[in-house]
Amino acid sequence: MLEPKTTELTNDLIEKIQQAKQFLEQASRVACFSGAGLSADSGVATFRDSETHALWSQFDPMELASPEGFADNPRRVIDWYNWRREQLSNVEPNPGHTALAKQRDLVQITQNVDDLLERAGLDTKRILHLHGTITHDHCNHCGYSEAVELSQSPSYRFCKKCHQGEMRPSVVWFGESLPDEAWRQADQLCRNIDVLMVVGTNASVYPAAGLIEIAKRHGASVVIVNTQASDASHLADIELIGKSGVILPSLLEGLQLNSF
Ligand code: BV8
Repeated sequence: MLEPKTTELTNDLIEKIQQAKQFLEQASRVACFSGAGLSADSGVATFRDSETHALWSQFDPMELASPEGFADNPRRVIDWYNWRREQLSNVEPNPGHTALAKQRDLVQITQNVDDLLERAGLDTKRILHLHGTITHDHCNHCGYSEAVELSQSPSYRFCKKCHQGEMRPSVVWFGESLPDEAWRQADQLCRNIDVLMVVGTNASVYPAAGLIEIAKRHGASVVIVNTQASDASHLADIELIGKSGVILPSLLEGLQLNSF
């Protein structure tokens, strides 16, 4: 596991973390909204990051993360997701996931399709995967769903149940709507919280990113954790610039946060 160096906790950052801690201590209802940056410290590639080999800088999202791309070349899409699954099978949750997983009553609204929060021990009932999950495939005809072995995921195949549809990753592609129940719960929650933690997201993909504006509009304070400015920076009451794997353990230590 890539252990981020805690030496990155400068005095200035420690002071801002203390300020953010006060927001959280005074809040009765908190939620966490996360993106690819939360898993970056585990070694999982982000999508748009300027510093690393972000996925969209190497691949075309419309070719690989859209229904049109799958229709055009399903084997290429399945091979790309299986490459990501193989990567995911070789990494572990980082201290950021572990710090969040200790918050048993904190709801995690995540854009991430990985299972690192689950592997960090968080109850699946507390996790809303707005963009689906890479751990499952489902049939694009009858909806039959099955978990895949991340280290040896199956190549392009037809559905073994209906024999008509193709099996595809259970993630939300561009142009596809988000899972109704996950979206409904996330939207409802963001209208009724005192603080929204926004961790490791560029906040550039909608409608998910719109949750930050919804929370703000309904009176929530916004605490951002990111290694750089993002499309949500203007909404931040406090912006903690640094790695979530370093900041979250310090920020959440001694706190028991609640979403209800
Ligand atoms: C919808 C698939 C309509 C899963 C993803 C044209 C055609 C169709 C739609 C659109 C269009 N134009 C605009 C749209 C809307 C579109 C959209 O928002 N596009 C954007 C790009 C402009 N949205 C959609 O298509 C959505 N559906 O609109 O449907 C509709 C409506 C009704 C009925 C039917 C249909 C669906 C969006 C979901 C797309 N799926 N991926 C997969 O393969 O993984 S997108 C992808 O972006 C991932 O899901 C990801 O979760 C999401 C958000 O990215 P981030 O998580 O923010 O990651 P990113 O790399 O961008 O940023 C990382 C951040 O972390 C950075 O800020 C970095 O600084 C920070 N960081 C890095 N390291 C660290 C760190 N922070 C802390 N610590 C660190 N160590």
